[in-house]
Amino acid sequence: MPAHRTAAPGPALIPILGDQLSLGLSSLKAADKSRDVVLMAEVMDEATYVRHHKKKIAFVFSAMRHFAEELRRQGWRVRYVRLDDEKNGGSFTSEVARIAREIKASGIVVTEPGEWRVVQIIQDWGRDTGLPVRILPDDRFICSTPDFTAWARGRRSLRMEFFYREMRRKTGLLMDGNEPEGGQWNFDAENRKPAKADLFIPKPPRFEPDRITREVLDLVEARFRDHFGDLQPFWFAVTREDAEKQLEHFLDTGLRHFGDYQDAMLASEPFLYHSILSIAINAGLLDPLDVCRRVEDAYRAGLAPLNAAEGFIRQIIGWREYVRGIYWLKMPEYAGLNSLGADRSLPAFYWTGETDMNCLRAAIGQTKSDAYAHHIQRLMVTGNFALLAGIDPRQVHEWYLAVYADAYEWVEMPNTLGMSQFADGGLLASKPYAASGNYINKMSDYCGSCRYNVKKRTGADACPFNALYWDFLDRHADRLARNPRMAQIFATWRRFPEKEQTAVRNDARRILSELKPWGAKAG
Ligand code: FAD
Ligand code: DLZ
Ligand code: SF4
Repeated sequence: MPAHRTAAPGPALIPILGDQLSLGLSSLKAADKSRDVVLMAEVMDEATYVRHHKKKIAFVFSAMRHFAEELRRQGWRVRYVRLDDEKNGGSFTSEVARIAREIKASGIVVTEPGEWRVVQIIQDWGRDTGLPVRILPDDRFICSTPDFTAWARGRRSLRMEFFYREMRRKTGLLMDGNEPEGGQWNFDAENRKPAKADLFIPKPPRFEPDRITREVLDLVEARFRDHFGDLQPFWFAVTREDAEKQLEHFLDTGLRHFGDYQDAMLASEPFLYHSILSIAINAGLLDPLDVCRRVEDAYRAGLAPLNAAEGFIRQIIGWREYVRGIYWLKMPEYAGLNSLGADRSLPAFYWTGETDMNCLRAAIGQTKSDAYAHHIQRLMVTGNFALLAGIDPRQVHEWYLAVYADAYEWVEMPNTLGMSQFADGGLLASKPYAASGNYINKMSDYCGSCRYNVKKRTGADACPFNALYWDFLDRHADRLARNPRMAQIFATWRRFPEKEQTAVRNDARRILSELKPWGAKAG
């Protein structure tokens, strides 16, 4: 018998955050099922650091509760802290410290979080608990953050297109040997068709809330009543199994037209041929690379054309990976960028949907009911208006982060500040995504039933996007007229008669002065 018996080390605590719901998570791979303890906690700090849409909170809590059940079925020891648990201290740190004490943890092992804000919190856990903390890379992405930094190093231009080609080569997706399938990397030129409302447009599957979800809905109704958005009807997939069904449904019905109508908008069809998979992918319920492989298989089986499969795969291995890379490369400075010096308050109608502008009413209305709008609605309707009106990018960012069920800062912020608001001065987009009513009219059916006339530039019944568009260019001519991609549009502006330019400026001033800000941000 040994003279000194050494005590077995205590279990490691494995905190899993609300967007880390993946069985293959790096912290789980590093853990010992028979010894270590998983911690999941619903905390008020996370539910309120922006005033998230009610459906988003319900989704996160329900998906977390279902994931905890799944882990238990697989033999994990899970401590799950509900929002209304008496001892819940309301923050990640309070719960990590409390449960670590209770289980006499020997250390903490966590997968790196998706937000810079949370990294700062986790970095203090060692001091807060007196325990060693291991932060493991999040390997659910195709491009690690060090690899992105290496890609970016020394490049004059960080355009997504070149990054995307590397991701195609790395994954082998849609490759024909060393060449891109079909001889072209990008089929975007084929993906700009307007759509017509018809009976054959697929509807996303709706999942009936089970007992766990119904309990969460009651909780959210009671505790977050004054948050933006409609809680009911709640139809999101909250388990891996249901997210899989949603993917299958998309592969069977939406994918084949995804490319053609990717940029189209219809008042009666909020989802068109989009997949609505970002909510499940960003929470970890679906693996992005697996989703892309399934899309490639559908293409190779003749179930979808190349422009659809390529367009979809580019959004995931291109844009999704790229914006994450930019986020980690540029934070924390990125959050404060405001290259156009925009400082107007966000208009109240972003929270109420009450505006006569039909396109905005439709996009915000569906955001309120479903915590979802597709990319072109986010970019060319709500984003475009905020850009033209010179809204403070920080307020625009907080709105997008709050209202969409798929929103986490790493993906939302570069899309909003960079792609949509040009706040990064052109790091992400080579020119601002600014457009007049003409673009919206071409890509949607919103204008036909709008009280404004999309063909008119000025006057009380003229589409507000028109005067605002030209006024935006005029206001930022010093900065933007040098951009070769904008030379032609500035040449057009300069050809406007002086009287017309003055009318545009006056109308823009009137429209802007009529925008009413919202104080309390409740919906
Ligand atoms: P689909 O059109 O079916 O596209 C397929 C998938 O590609 C999506 O599920 C998503 O995972 C990915 N994807 C597509 N475009 C992008 C993109 N630009 N960046 C990253 N991934 C992309 N996406 C988010 O996931 N979370 C956000 O918070 C978010 N905020 C945005 C804010 C603004 C201002 C803009 C312009 C875009 C934002 N996007 C965001 C990107 C895009 O609008 C959504 O990913 C998309 O609308 C999700 O719907 P879907 O699943 O039906 O996508
Ligand atoms: C978005 C969200 C919400 C609303 N609530 C929680 C929560 O109570 N507990 C939790 O672990 N995660 C939540 N999340 C997701 C986190 O905000 C997200 O994991 C971090 O911001 C890191 O991306
Ligand atoms: Fe929007 Fe202008 Fe068209 Fe009305 S006319 S829907 S405001 S683009």
